[in-house]
Amino acid sequence: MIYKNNPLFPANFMWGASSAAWQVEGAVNEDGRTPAIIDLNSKTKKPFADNSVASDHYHHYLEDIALMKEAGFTSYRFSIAWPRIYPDDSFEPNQLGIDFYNHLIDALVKNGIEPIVTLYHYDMPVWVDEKYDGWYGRGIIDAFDQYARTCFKEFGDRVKYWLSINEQNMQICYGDWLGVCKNEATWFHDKWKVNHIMNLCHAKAVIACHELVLDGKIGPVPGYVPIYPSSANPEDQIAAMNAEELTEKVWNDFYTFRKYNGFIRSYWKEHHIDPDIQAGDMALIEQAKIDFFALNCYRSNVAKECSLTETEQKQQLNKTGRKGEFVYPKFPGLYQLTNNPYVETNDWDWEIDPVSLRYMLRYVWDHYGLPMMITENGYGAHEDISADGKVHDPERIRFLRNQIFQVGRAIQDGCQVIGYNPWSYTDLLSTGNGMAKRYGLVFINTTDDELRDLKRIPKDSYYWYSRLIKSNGQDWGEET
Ligand code: BGP
Repeated sequence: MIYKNNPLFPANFMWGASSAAWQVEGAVNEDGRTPAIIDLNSKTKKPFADNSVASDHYHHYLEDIALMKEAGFTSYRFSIAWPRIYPDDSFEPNQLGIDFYNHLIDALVKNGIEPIVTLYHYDMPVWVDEKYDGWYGRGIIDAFDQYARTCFKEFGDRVKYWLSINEQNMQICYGDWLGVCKNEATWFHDKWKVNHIMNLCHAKAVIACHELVLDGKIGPVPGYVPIYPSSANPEDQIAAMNAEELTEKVWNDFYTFRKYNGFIRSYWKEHHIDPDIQAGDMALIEQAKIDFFALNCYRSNVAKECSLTETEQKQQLNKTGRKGEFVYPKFPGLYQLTNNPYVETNDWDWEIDPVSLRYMLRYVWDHYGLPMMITENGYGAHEDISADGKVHDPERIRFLRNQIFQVGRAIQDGCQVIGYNPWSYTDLLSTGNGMAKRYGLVFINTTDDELRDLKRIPKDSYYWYSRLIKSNGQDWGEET
């Protein structure tokens, strides 16, 4: 279908898709890899599968890249598993781990696909956790710096787009869910110390990338959930601003301006929080000038005023995929979140809001003026193979069509967007719902209960997306 005013995408726009090592690779004990904290975390998410096999991309990467090529991908965003590169505290890099990523990167480059690489997508080696107390101890800063430098030296001749830490803001906001928080009782205070240490690791990676990678570019990957006020009540607008600060703006201001903004400094003072900023920290951070924003965006939220007389309520994610289980949080004096009557939701109560992408891109461009790429955006669903042997996913096609169209609108609005890499390329493990919540353009034949043959079956959305990207965003297909 040709829409009225079809948006135009720039000539070198990077069309691809996304993944993360722990969710896609499997082979957790192979070629010298040692356990990561997320391996242990994934075992706590029963009855869903853990990450020991996942999509077995480790053994199928050539086949996976061949399908990318066939679809017309010009980029692929994936992450490196730290414990494959540094499996123990001998600080000797593991050549077999390096070889795996060299082969992967070589195959991408050979097929004209730009690698976009995340350094950290939740797979901290267990040895780092044990030796340095994970993100709680400052020992991780040098260990991360060494790991990042090794990646830049080994892969930087072919990888020019680097991403530092995936969804640092979400790791802090949902510390328990993502395995970062070690003590729920003290997390309110601890999280800002942990966050500061993550900021130092991010800064080290940015500095090292610019030092070691010729023409290398690096950016952060915030998880972005645009927040609208629930009404024109000015107090609801302030509530939306508070929510924005405490879930994303504090981080995005920090990455761009390389200092903590006034809102968070005042919040820390009011709540007697000491983030443990030590001498020299801010001078280091000052040098870490990012080149772009990589943005993950799936949904939007609505905020309204929350008076001081309300009782605090923790957000409870829907962890089952049965609609209606999501519990909106309340933070008395700051904000509460509520439902949005204008948008639909998926089985996990995530808002389906294509306009949120245009809103986010406009917002980030207006505030920070840096190039942006979408590194995650997608539709999670329960799916299986149909009787005809194919996988039909019309809802995902509808989702992608509407969302990508809004990316185009944002480009028309004047935003500089350089790529779109939805989540996910193949089916892979969901953070908390194993294979039960599938996002892929390509189906992986396995389930949480039964390890099947892991066959790759391109879904209807794969073919739809392929036509769109081969036409550089002009062939939108027939609307169903
Ligand atoms: C993002 C993460 C991804 C991915 C995605 C979907 O926050 O960066 O790793 O998992 O969310 O989330 P979920 O798997 O919980 O549906």
